[in-house]
Amino acid sequence: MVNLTIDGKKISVHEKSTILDACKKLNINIPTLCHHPELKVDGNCNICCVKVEGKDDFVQSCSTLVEENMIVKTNTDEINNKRKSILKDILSNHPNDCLTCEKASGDCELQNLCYIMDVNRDEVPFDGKIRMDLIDDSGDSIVRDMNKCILCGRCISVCRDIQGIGIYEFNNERDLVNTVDNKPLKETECINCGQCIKVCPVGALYEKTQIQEALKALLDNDKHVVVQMAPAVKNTLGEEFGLKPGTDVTGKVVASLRKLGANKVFNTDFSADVTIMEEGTEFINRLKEGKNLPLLTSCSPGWIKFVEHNYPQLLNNVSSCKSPQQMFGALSKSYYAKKSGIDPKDIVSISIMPCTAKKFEANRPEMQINGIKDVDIVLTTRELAKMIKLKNIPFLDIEDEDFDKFLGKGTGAARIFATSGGVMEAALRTVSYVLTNGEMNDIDYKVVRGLEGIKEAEVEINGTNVKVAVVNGALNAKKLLDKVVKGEANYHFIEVMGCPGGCLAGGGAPIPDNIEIKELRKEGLYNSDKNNEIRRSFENPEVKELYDKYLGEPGGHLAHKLLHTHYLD
Ligand code: HC1
Ligand code: SF4
Repeated sequence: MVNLTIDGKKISVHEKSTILDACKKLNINIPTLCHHPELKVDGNCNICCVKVEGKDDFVQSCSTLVEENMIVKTNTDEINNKRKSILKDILSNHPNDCLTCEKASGDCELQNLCYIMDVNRDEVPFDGKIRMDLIDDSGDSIVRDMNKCILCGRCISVCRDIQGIGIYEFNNERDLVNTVDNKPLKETECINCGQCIKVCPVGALYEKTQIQEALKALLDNDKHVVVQMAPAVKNTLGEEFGLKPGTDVTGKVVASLRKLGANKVFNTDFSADVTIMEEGTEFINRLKEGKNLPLLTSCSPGWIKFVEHNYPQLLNNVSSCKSPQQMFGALSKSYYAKKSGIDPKDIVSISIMPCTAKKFEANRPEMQINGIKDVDIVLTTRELAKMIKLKNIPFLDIEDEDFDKFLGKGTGAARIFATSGGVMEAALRTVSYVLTNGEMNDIDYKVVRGLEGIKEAEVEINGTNVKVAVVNGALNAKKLLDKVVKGEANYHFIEVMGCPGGCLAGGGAPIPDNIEIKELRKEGLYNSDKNNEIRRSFENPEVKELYDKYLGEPGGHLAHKLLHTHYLD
């Protein structure tokens, strides 16, 4: 342990602590901008500067390790003036459009610091012009507005160090963040995961919004609008209204969507159960034939783009199942359209997702049938919260309502799709039952639960040791797949999710999320699973009806036409 004094208070901390860590322990507030608890310390902004006795220059509290008998000052006029001058420098290059900025008021870390440090706009007018060439909206999911960038470097770090992709870099002068080779985002290997949006302290990165498109469709009497809601949305949207992470707000979201004008409110959990029927069948067939193993899951569109770019040799291993989002879309315009006598061309299929990559997925050329897109509009959890606020819907007081029939029921197995390990557990609940003709009745597969980046387990089914792995985050996927490709790891089935932690921490989820928030969301999802009277996909009565009355067998001809794909890239 190391002993030091900060602002006259003595403290002992671990020798690997930074001055900033020690200040936190003493509840001393130090302003930060580039610092983020889950990212590598880069020390780009200097706003956390402090003074150390015996040193003439300011030191960065985020990157300086504590030393024995160090005496630190954090709150003198000299320090506060230095911080203010750094903030003024940033502000003098920052556009003046806080009123209409995509970053919600209260969420912008720059705005909050200006308020706390009493920096006024009239002291530092912005007389530059917005440069349109610094706005990149070429992609389907992410918009970059480098006019707003404050050069903190968090996007560089999360993309490179957490996701292992490395789309961004500083230019030589370090006065601009570029994409590698200066390409528009759409032409890079960006997987649309949106993790960079979540760490951006200002409004320089945001999802490509479709709110206006959705509101227009919801008001159009000639259109029949069906909305699906992803598993993660149900246990996270409440955070946008001040509720504890993990709180199940399904009934309130359903009621809010009806108030917004949805003709039918349906459930992605329903199509997640269908996914288990299809992917489970595919797995059983591959296991029997010993072909194209390991089977790799296909629900996460960021992961699909990642495997296309980096492991094309594994594309035959990827499940041919569309994701639950896309299966739902296809069924809404076939099964539901037929059942309700509505022309599929008049249906607008909207999905609410915790994921920015789902916007990209819905626009993929593979995701349409006879020229009709499966899903027309994808809104993130944050966009839906904004719409609810925009339309003055009293979310916290609204009476719970239930989903509409036919595509509305979901099991507990479907709900846990939203947390890392959930797709695998849902699949094992059904596959083990089917392979043993009902003898294996296990519901809880705790070995695949948890937020660790890579998990492995063996499950004995009918005398076969089924080897499974679960990975979340693109960098972890890379680590595992490198072993698979080299023949160093032998699995039968691998679940991969593109975002660290799975969909509960998707790029469209409420901000912030950190490890404590992720844990609470995870607990909420498992509680919702436990509280569901049906916890295995094959027992979902609406899924049974779908197969009995429309699709026939899982993996059959019609199921293949509607619910499966192959990737063209
Ligand atoms: Fe997901 Fe999925 S779990 S990918 O995270 O398989 O986005 O929630 O909707 O499609 O069901 C996301 C979540 C989601 C799909 C399902
Ligand atoms: Fe990197 Fe994901 Fe951001 Fe794309 S969306 S730049 S892959 S962090």
